[in-house]
Amino acid sequence: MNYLRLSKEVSYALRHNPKQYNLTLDSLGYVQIEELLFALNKSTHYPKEITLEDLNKVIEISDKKRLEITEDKIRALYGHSFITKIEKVSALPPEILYHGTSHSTIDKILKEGLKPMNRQYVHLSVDQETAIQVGKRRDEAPVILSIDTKSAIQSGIKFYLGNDKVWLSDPIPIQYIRVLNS
Ligand code: HQG
Repeated sequence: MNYLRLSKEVSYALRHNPKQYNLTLDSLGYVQIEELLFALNKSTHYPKEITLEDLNKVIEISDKKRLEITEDKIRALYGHSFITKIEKVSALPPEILYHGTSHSTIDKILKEGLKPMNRQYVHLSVDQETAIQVGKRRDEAPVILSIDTKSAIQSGIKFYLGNDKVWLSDPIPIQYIRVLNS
């Protein structure tokens, strides 16, 4: 079984295009595992039928905690891009969060702040190491920003838990952003 491919397809279905798979997510982003398996098994590109064990394996071997199974449901924990926003309960983040980005976008970010761009929320990292990994997807020596969440919260900006390494947030204005390197 190609678990990387399965992981990418499940993330695509649950984050970006549930409609293509005939899936309707609930307000928290969950879908019945049975429905997801049915949708995945309609396509022919897997050598055998996908089962719950395969989904568990994807979660077990993944480098990041992208998916969550609760009883008979599954959801993506972050990354969503479709229009109807997944409901997240705001929570209290660490006082400083980080964001890794590319040199090519830093000028724009320092003018307009951090925006969700194609996703529903801004994505932030709990530590610099994670931010570097995120930023490396776009720049081999990424720019690392720190976010003063304490001040941001005082001005009404909300933060939401993604997983143990990722926090989500509303747009972050420039006054709460500091460039740690450049
Ligand atoms: C940038 C991956 C111009 C932002 C990762 C980023 C993460 C701006 C890009 C998760 C901007 C958006 C999310 C502005 C922000 N002007 N550019 N005002 N504000 N940007 O992929 O945070 O492997 O949507 O800096 O590890 O890079 O998929 O967000 O470069 O956790 O599970 O716009 O996705 O996880 O890019 O990554 P993204 P991200 P997975």
